[in-house]
This record gives sequence, C-alpha cells and structure tokens, in this order.
Amino acid sequence: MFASLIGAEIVFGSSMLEGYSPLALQDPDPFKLFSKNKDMVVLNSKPWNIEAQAHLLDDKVTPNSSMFIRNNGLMPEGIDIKKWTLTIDGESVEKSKTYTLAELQSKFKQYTYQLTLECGGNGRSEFNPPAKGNQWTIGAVHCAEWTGVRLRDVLEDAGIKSNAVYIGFHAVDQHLSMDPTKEPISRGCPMPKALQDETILAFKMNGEAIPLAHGYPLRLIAGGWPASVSGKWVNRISIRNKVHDGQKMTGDAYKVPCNPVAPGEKVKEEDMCIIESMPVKSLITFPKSGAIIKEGKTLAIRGHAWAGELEVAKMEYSIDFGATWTTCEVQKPVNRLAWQHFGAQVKFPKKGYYEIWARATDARGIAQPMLLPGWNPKGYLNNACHRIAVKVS
Ligand SMILES: Nc1nc2c(c(=O)[nH]1)N[C@H]1C(S)=C(S)[C@@H](COP(=O)(O)O)O[C@H]1N2
Ligand SMILES: [Mo]
Repeated sequence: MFASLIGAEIVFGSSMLEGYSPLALQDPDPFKLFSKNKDMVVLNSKPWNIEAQAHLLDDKVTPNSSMFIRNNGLMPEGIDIKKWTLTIDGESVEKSKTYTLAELQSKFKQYTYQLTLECGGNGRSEFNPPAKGNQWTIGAVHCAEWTGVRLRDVLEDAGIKSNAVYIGFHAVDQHLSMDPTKEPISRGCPMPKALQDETILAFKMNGEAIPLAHGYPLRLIAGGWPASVSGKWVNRISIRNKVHDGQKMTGDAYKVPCNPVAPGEKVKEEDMCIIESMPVKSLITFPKSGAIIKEGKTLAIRGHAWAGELEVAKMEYSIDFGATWTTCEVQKPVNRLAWQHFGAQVKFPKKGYYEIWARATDARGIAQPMLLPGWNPKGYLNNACHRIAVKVS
C-alpha cells in the first residue's frame, strides 16, 4: 500500500516496523510547499494553520510569503480550472445558474481592491480560561490585493428573490474525516454585506493566480468581517431565505455572547450572536520587537490599523505603559476595507528599556483596549493593543 503512494517499491519494506510512516509520506516542508517566509509559525499541520509575526507584515500589501493560512479541512488537489464552475442556487435565487471561470471573467466587470482579512480567532492565545482551537497570537491577519467580479453582479444575473436574507458559500476542500457528505466550513453573510461593492469573487491575488492555499481558483472575499466568511475554493453560493445554516454557522462557532459574561461562564446557544464586522485593531510592523537603538536617536515606527467596516480615525502610541499617548500620522485607506498605514518618529528621554504600545480608534470613537477585551468561550475578537520592546543604549 505504501509503495503505491510513494510510487516505487520499498526494497526492504518487510523490515519496516509496524506503524512506521516512511519519510516520503511525512509532511513536506510547509515553507517550501506554500512559499512562506521561514519566520512564519506553524500551529497545526492537519489541517494546515500557519501564522505570521508582526515584522513579517510590514509591507503595505501583504505578499503571499507572509500571509497566514487557516484551513479547516484538507486542501483540494488536482484542480482543473477549465472544468471549474460556480453555481448560484438556494431558496431565494430566481433561477439557479452555473458559470465557468471563463464566463465569470468575461461576462462581468472586474475590480481590484486591497482587503483586510483577519481570522475571528486572531489573538486567541491570550484568553484565560483558555479557548480551544488554534492558539493564534497576532499573526492571523493580512491585507492583499484581490481581483475579481462583484458578487452582487453575479447574484443579480441569476436573480435575487425579495425574500433573500443571507448567502452561504460551499467549497471543494475535504472534511478531515474524509466523509464526502461533510463540509469543513460553509459560512456566509447577510445580503447587505453580500451586495457591497467590495464583496468579490476573486481569481487573482496580488496580480497573479491565487495560491492554492489561499483559495485557487476562486475565492469569496468579504473584507472587514471574520475571514471565515471569505470562502476559499468556492464552487457554489446559495442565496438563502434564512440565516445560512452551513458548517460553522451553527452552535458557538464564530459567535460571541450577545452580552458580556464572566470569564469561564457557560453561555447558552441562544445567547450567542454571530460575529459581523471585526473590531478596531493595529499592529506595529517596524521595528521588530527587541530592537536596540542608540541614545539620542529618533526611532521611526510604522504599522497598519484596521476597523472592520469602519475607518480608523486616530492612531496613537505610548512609551510609558499607557500613561500618556501621542498621536501619530495615519493614512486614509486606498479603498474601503483596506488597512491603513501609520507612522511616528519616537524620541526616548534616556537610556533604558521601553515598550511602545499602539492604539487605534475607529470612526465611532471606539479605541482598542489596552488589556484583553471581553472573554468569550471560543476566544474570538481579541483586539488588545499591540506592543513591542525597545532598548535604548
Ligand atoms: N473553503 C474554505 N474556506 C475558508 C476556510 C476553510 O477552511 N475552507 N477557512 C476560513 C477561515 S476560518 C479563515 S480565517 C480564512 C483564512 O484565509 P487564508 O488561509 O487565505 O489566510 O479562510 C476562510 N475560508
Ligand atoms: Mo478563521
């Protein structure tokens, strides 16, 4: 059996210990496999979950090499884009319709946007009592440039009935159990989000075909919402007459208590609300934490800030553990739902150890908390301030 998987006879196979897995069948090097930077951190290999570090996210537009990977199941293999189709169906479609990739590309106008995608569980590792799941620190966020057609244009081409409430995506990745009747994830969003200009069906990322791990050949992108809404390897979108009830839409997945609860408290399903727009957050991407600078020198810091559906209105930093804050420059987003770049020239009064804390405030005046925000059973939405350590010597 092994021999056929490896494609060669295992000459001394009869001497192989029972239960031994030949090296040829062990996990390949994920950094090579996915063309990732070697500083990326692998949290899980089955399924693949890999996160970035703050300094890897310094680019204005995140390159593939620094993009986190969050898979719920096994990635599809052997995709033939000539045969790929997207079907629009559901209770609330006028007429179910199927498009080839070439049809999607020629029939509808194409748009390019930079869109921030952050996993709802980014920051989970800090929750206490801890939450099960990938222990993301700060690196499950990226802002790449996506090119595709508007979901709205495609849905309208098929026809949206007036009772439409939600859309739900379906994809071709496989459930870990290999049970073909189970989907790893099938999430969606309410119609108003589905119909936004920036909600697209993308076939290009950063100007090239989407890397397999990020959804080749077709991906739904709904920026500013938990990235779990942005279905990879999408081949079907259902227009639903009710809240989509696909895999990871029900139970407590991607939900938080509708009202705050005490850490560790059990929350009833009916008291949990589906996460929509992500909260305001920021990252210092330069310098790398641990930087050492000479006394008297000014340190130029920079990073990005984002606020779900909203814009970031203000960006500040502190070098005295939050006692005082200084406003920094923050740019407008290149388009709605793209992260915004900030920078500041930081001066230090004397030699010693410092921390630089960064705090973003959204257009409604809501700022990032300095400490962990509301505990929730699944460890979502940790948007506490990012900090880096600096030594002045
Ligand atoms: N088909 C499919 N789409 C998916 C997923 C998945 O496992 N399968 N994971 C979701 C989750 S939870 C996240 S956070 C993002 C991660 O996107 P990335 O791997 O491109 O960074 O994809 C989302 N789309
Ligand atoms: Mo996620």
